[in-house]
Amino acid sequence: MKKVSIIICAFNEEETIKKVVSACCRFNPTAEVMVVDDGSTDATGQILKDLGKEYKFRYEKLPENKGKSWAMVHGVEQTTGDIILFFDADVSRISRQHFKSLLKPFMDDSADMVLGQPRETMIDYRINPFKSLTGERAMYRSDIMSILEDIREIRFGVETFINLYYQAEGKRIKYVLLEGLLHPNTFEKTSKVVATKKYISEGQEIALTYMNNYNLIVRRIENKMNHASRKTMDLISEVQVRINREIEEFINNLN
Ligand SMILES: Nc1nc2c(ncn2[C@@H]2O[C@H](COP(=O)(O)OP(=O)(O)OP(=O)(O)O)[C@@H](O)[C@H]2O)c(=O)[nH]1
Ligand SMILES: [Mg+2]
Repeated sequence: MKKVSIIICAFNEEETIKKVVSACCRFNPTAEVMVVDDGSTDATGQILKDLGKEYKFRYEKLPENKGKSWAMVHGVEQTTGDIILFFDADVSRISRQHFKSLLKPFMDDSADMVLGQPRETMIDYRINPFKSLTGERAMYRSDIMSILEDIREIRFGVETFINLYYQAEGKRIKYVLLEGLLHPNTFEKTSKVVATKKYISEGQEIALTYMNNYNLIVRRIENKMNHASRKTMDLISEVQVRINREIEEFINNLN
């Protein structure tokens, strides 16, 4: 049985942290659960200390804030599961099915990375251009170990880099819809000014990640082209076979 490590990165999430950690522990009794908190100033820490009396999980409190990617890497280094599930600390209405959807592709080895798509988001989930940046994602430890230093310090560029890397490597990425999962955006959590500032800096970190990793973008394009040409070749040989068969039939009918 493949062991799962659930890593929850949390920064000032006093509103939702208790329910998130409880759900992760309750719905995944055999999994290793770890919360990585680097410098929360609200009640997140106290809530987790109290919750530690009810549920078994590890609480890593880092002295200063170094960003989500740093916390993710720290979580990977401090856990041992073959499968790593990252789960954001600001979501709610979490169900057992969400974990089944995110982890099943690893039990039947039908994907290398699974991206969970909360249905309830700011932009309709069917057209959401940011769906690939979801915080609910699972992968094999063996794959992410090779990029830990690439992602440690890129803050909110982390999901972008991981996606680019997996696409460049031609790995199998699967989207699963997380029905009912609620992911409020920052405009719903704080003031317009603070939210705008946050999204601008997030946008800069994501843009920087693209600019600094165009080699991955080139490899991704090459992969797509190779894939397309392979499909075309398959189609050509399929048509060829059909033509040959019909010619043969035609000649047989002549005789
Ligand atoms: N440890 C740690 N966690 C962080 C940090 N920044 C964000 N997080 C956590 O990472 C998750 C995603 O962060 P959000 O701020 O919600 O980012 P987002 O989901 O892209 O943005 P929204 O759409 O506005 O929610 C949440 O669980 C945060 O608590 C950080 O600097 N350190
Ligand atoms: Mg969020």
